Amino acid sequence: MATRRREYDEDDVRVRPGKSSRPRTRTRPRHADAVDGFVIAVDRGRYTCVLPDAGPDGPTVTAMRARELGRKSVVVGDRVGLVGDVSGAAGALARIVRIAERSSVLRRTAEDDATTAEGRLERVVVANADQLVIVSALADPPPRTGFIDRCLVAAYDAGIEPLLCLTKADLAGPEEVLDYYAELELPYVLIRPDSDLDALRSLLAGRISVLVGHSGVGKSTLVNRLVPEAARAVGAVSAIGRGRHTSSSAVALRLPPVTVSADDPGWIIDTPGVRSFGLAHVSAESLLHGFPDLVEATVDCPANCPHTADAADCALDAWVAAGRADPRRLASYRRLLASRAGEGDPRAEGEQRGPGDPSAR
Ligand SMILES: Nc1nc2c(ncn2[C@@H]2O[C@H](COP(=O)(O)OP(=O)(O)OP(=O)(O)O)[C@@H](O)[C@H]2O)c(=O)[nH]1
Ligand SMILES: [Mg+2]
Repeated sequence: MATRRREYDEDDVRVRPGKSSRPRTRTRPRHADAVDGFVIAVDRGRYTCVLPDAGPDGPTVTAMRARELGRKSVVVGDRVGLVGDVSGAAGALARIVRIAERSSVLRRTAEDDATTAEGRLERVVVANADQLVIVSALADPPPRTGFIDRCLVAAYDAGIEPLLCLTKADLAGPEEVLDYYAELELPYVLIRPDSDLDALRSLLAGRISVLVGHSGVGKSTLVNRLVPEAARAVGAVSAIGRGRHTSSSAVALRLPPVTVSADDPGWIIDTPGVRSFGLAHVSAESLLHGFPDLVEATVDCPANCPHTADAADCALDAWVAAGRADPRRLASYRRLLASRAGEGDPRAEGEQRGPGDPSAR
């Protein structure tokens, strides 16, 4: 039976209570006496925290999670509420009773394909970071732009600003990598063993930055230069995916003040090397956000255009043909789309040779 569509007017607008009436923390603040903590390391159920209100000379507190947190994970970068012994004395153990709402969550999945169990295995890398420092060596191991592209997608998806950090500039030039990203307003720094780090220091000042990159690209070496007392272990470069990873867990380190007056000099988070950066948690549509050089073209695409190579009238082809973006970037985007759809082997894609690799075919 056909029903006549009724006319709507303002009276039909229902005002629902807004989301703002919900508590801002994940668990209700039952512990009014809890002190603020900032998680700097996680190791087998023990959380190392500092107390932001106590300043740089305050105690380092070891804590466990209270049962009331349920299954919610606590990660490096989390701001937490602590009760119990927060003296930092040897053997003292505090309890984490709440996790503050996170301003950002950097995630990665083991693989790209959300239809497999492996693909759904999602890891929160860090919370509350506001800058993703994508560390890529210019040689040994060679740069892989496919990996950098994935990190850019993850950064834009999480609302974290990317910074490209090209290390080992003493071994190879950055021209080819920079040429590949020429259409992007992607900030970058070049690092060599003797370079001064002033430009990087000012980009890190007052922010929470997380380093990501393959094993052996020099993340911990860089952290040791930025924070001399960090004493992060540094290892020899091994074959990606096969060798030993020198760093085994994420650790946040307080940066030294850039100027004597700086209130909060910021934090740098060293992470273990990763082989690939699975993006199963990112929707096909959001993948495009990692490609700001392509996004403008898609306004001319037909409705619901999948943007794949076989899509009829996808405007991305004409955009690239007109020289408005690099064809290698479009190919990279389409490889990610295909990998997400379960086509192709994401590991093979992860091994994609970068332009700076002399063995690139
Ligand atoms: N030539 C050169 N070698 C560097 C540079 N930076 C780091 N290295 C070397 O690269 C190797 C790996 O450095 P690490 O700092 O351990 O690398 P990582 O990224 O922390 O590695 P994982 O902890 O395994 O993820 C070490 O032998 C460093 O001495 C650089 O700018 N130039
Ligand atoms: Mg390391």
